[in-house]
Amino acid sequence: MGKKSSSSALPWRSTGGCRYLHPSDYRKSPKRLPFLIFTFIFFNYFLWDLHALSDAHQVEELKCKLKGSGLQTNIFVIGNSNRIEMKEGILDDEDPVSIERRQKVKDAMLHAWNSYEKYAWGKDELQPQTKNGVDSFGGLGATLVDSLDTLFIMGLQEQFQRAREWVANSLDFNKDYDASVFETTIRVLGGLLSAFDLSGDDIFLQKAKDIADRLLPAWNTASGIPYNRINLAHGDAHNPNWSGGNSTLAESGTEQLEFIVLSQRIKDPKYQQKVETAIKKIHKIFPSDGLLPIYINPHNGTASPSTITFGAMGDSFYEYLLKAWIQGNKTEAVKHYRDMWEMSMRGLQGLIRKSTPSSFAYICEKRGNHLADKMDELACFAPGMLALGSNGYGPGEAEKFIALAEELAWTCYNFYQSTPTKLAGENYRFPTGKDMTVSTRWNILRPETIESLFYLWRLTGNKTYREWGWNIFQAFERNSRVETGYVGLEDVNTGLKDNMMQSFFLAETLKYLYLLFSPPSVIPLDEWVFNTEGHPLKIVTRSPDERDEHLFEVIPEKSVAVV
Ligand code: DMJ
Repeated sequence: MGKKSSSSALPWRSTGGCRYLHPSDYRKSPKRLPFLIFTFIFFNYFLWDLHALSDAHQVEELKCKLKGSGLQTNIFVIGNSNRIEMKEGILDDEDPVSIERRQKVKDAMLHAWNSYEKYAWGKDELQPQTKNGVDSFGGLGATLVDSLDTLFIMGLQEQFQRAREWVANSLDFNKDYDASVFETTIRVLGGLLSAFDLSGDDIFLQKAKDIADRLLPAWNTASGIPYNRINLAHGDAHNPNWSGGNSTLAESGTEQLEFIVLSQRIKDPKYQQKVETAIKKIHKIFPSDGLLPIYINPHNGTASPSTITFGAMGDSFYEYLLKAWIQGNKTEAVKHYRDMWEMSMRGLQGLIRKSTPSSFAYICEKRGNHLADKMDELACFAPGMLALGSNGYGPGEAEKFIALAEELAWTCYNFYQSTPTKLAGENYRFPTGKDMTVSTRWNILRPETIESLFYLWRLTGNKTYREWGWNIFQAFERNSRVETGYVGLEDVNTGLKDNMMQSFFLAETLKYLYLLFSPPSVIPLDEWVFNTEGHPLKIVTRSPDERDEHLFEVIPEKSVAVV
């Protein structure tokens, strides 16, 4: 037997069925070519169909599993009374991976909530390591109230009912305590209003009115800019010493959504008037780049020299300019909010710099004329805000804003990925040649990056954002989950744990994660607007006469002094 030539050893040179794969065969008999094409298409269709069938099978299997475990995911329907009702079930077109991930997030919420119920019921926050509650907000049941809507959205009805009974029977605001106007508004007032909008249960509205009435005297200043602290029992308001008597920008401009909702729901304009007078005052000193320093003098309404930032003490002021416009259904009555926001976004673009060598985009802080290369994780709400606001621009401009949002989200995601625990520190520096280094190393379970991933997923449909969110969730599970709840880290490099389960972990972090793995029809963005603590509020169109035409004059072309 002679030795085979090396080429004849190749399968497509053999004389069996495989010879049909060799091009020379078709040169000899071209009639066979259509047959090959047909076979190829049929085979691919068959494979695709098999794949689809197995996906459908997995969904069915998962549905059965969820039914068996009693941990069904819920969907919403509008009931007869025009209120939202929870119905158990799974939407048909969902992919099994997202259903499973959503379930894992719901399990995490149950773990956090059960720990709170067991060790800190009715207290503001749980300290998981020492298994006790603490009243860090004056004893207003902050975690309980902050969790109401998350429980509702996740379909945790028994837990929601128990919390509702506590609100009805034990929530007492008559506290001789100097409360933060901002924190009490976004967590307690926002939480109650959202629970009302979702459930239609009047008890939440009654309690919302009670706390808003106690906060309202904080706006009785010469300028209409609110003091940041108020005694809930006596109504005495003041600013803390550390701010030199100033109010902070975020604390003065982040109550609009909640107070406007309250005015709309109980048909009393006085709450809305107070918070809009503060915006009117801020409008008067608004510089052409739309960027204000973090300290405002409540006596004369001027800006005090201080840092400009999208991080701590600045952040949600910019967020609420956009969201008040969305809340007002983007009508003429709220156009001034949008105009102010667009000016601020021009200012924001001037603060963007790129790291070396990897070109991560980041938002600088501004002190006087100097740009500082520091960015808080808190500023990671900005990608979500930019994406949300992009649709008010024309086509070319909108894409630019989405692109910037995506670049910033990539940076924020890398705040997490760049540490050994894969959890982000509190803030970052961007030294030349080193991209990013973590500066303040604690992580307190903050939500901002996940919030932005949620908006980007909803608004671009890019599934990558779901993957990033999942990776961050797993890092929380690895580092922050303890037997008695979830804790923050004192150091994201070593993984050393702290002893606090922040209420926003339940209000925001877990809610945005759950929504990231839910279909867009759960709390749709054209019907709801989220307050800065992650509480969805129903959008109700404002009538034109709700805007006082004289409140907003043309903005003067001037800048504000900063250090
Ligand atoms: C929350 O209370 C709110 O998101 C607020 O706007 C900023 N800080 C925390 C979460 O980090």
